Amino acid sequence: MRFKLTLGVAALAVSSTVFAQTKWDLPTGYPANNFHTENVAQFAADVDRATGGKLKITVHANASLFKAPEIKRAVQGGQAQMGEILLSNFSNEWPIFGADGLPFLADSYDAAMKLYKAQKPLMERKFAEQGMMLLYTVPWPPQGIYVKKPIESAADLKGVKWRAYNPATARIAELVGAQPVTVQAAELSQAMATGVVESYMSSGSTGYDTKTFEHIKYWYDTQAWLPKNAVLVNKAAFDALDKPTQAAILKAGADAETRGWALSKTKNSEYIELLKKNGMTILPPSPQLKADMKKVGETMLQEWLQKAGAEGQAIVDAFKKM
Ligand code: PCA
Repeated sequence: MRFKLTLGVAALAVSSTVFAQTKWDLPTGYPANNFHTENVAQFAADVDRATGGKLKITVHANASLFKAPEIKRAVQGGQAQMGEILLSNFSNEWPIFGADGLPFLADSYDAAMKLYKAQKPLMERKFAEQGMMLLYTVPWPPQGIYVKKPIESAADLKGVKWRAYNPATARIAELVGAQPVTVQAAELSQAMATGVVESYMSSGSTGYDTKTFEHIKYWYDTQAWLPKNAVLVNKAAFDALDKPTQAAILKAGADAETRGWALSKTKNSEYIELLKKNGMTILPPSPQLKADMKKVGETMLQEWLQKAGAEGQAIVDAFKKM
């Protein structure tokens, strides 16, 4: 009898361990070898190790599970327990998400970190209202202009087919007289190959990922802004985990943020070298082009402040004081 009981307890312990394994999905919009995705994969591996395999997070790269603009809603609705989004993709929903997409408001890593600190409390509140948690953010490297022919000023961009990845990059096209078409990163190579895209603004990272050098030969290093990716967690899914697993996610998330910001910075110069190696000409913007783009930035900041109201002003004020 006693023997039987012990066996029963042991069997129960084994089955409850097996039963306790949780599987989560984490869709992202960027390719597996992109530094953001590698960072997310490292995060998932850290959680796996810290929980002894209790929480398995599968990273679905390159918009394979959800298209990039659909990931936020998927996490909110619980179709995915976690997901990586580009915050400024959602500036039409709430202008504060777009603060880091404004040209020349925060145009260095230091400034980007300050802007993040100014945005963060508001964004945490917003995501909480939407049933999510902001786990961490990582910036893309500084944004420059990919273009087929050399340009001296913004006027040289008139009429060119311009790829936008968010509302702000579409607005830039309008302001310089280019023709915007919104194409997410996962479809960009294809769009260049078919001639739909002749020009766009983005990082050296995305230029390299999408083999832009096969279609476009110039990149003007304007260092205009550093848009952030954010990794989100569905709050109900998080709350359903035991405390040690929750702690493992928070710790691995904090580590991923520190690692990701450093990685973005180092990778920036690596990507620029790789672009050069592959035949891309990297140029500083002419003083005229710089002045033109700054003017675009000023217009966009005014438009953004109009939409973002007191919250937007508070962020800009806090950022400028840091
Ligand atoms: N790459 C992403 C967003 C910003 C960036 O550097 C893209 O081009 O879609």
